[in-house]
Amino acid sequence: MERILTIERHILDTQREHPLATGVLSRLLYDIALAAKIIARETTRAGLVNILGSAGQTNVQGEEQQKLDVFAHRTIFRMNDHTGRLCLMASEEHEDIIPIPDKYPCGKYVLVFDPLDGSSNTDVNGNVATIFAIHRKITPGDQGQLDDVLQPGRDIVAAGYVVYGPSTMLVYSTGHGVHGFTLDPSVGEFLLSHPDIRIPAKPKYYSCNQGNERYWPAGVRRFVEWLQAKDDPVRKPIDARYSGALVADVHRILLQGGVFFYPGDLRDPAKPYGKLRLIYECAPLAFLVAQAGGYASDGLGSVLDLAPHTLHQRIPFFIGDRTLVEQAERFIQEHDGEWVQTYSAVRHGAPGAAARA
Ligand code: AHM
Ligand code: MG
Repeated sequence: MERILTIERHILDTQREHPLATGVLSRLLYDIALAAKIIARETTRAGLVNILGSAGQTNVQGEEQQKLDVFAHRTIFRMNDHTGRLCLMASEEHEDIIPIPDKYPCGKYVLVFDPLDGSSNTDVNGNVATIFAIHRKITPGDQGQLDDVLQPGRDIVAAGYVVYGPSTMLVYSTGHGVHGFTLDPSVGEFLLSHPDIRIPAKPKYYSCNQGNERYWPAGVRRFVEWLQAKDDPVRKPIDARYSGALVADVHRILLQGGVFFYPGDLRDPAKPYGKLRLIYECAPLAFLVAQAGGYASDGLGSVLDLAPHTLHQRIPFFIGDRTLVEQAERFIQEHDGEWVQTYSAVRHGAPGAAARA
């Protein structure tokens, strides 16, 4: 029989391979796994809200029900605010950076997270997910500052996601490969189910919201035609899948190969950057996919090299199989001069470029 390995054991084993590690990062990762179990418990009850009370209402026990994304945000915050491991947090659910309360000690790491990505999927019992990344504190002093959050993905220390689906899965990397764990609800443990994930060499799916195709720059439209092998009867087209939850789609790409993209467009020339957020959505996934042998780009270059200029900055996002993502970059270079020029002007932080839409 295969060895059964819990996430706690896996984190500790990885730590042992690095004699200089102090264990702080290991304990931080374990706290995130614990928060994920609490969020998983709540997401599986989401279909019962009409019976047990919806957000803002009072349930049968007289407790106020919370929206799931607010619940997920608070769970992660409360699990990490007092441990002395973090100096700062930032979340999609919070406009500003989140300091550690004065009464608790500060630590040397920074946690950024999207507590419940794709939360509109809960209405249809679809997948939702938590995304996170950990950075080292780089500013002087005890308390963290905005600059600690505005670090490029290249400097991420650890990142991961938890996808709440038919099973709950946690996938993480500390820069030594990507490892996936499945929650066994009967014992409440994440067990190693997908060691050392590598993106399969043969791409199986492309994943995008094709309903927006008419708004896309010509190069992105050309890319989809190429994926569909429209002008090449010999090459086999790639199948399409889209769930409306970024992590579910990227998870499929990680396990089965292919490409996910949410491009920019010129519907509003002041916002050529698309929908997804750099710091807590794109960069952590770019870090993971790079560890699994893939590549992520904003259409012009590596997402991991982008130094964020605002907390909720959005970018165009292409992620997955390196060959496919580079093909998208080539089509964009070839066909989308106007878009490239407009996006390049805001890519590194023109004033007001990434205001929260
Ligand atoms: P959210 O952070 O508000 O949940 O939005 C992010 C989600 C992603 O999970 C998903 O890939 C995308 O939005 C779907 O957007 P669209 O409905 O435009 O296709
Ligand atoms: Mg999100």
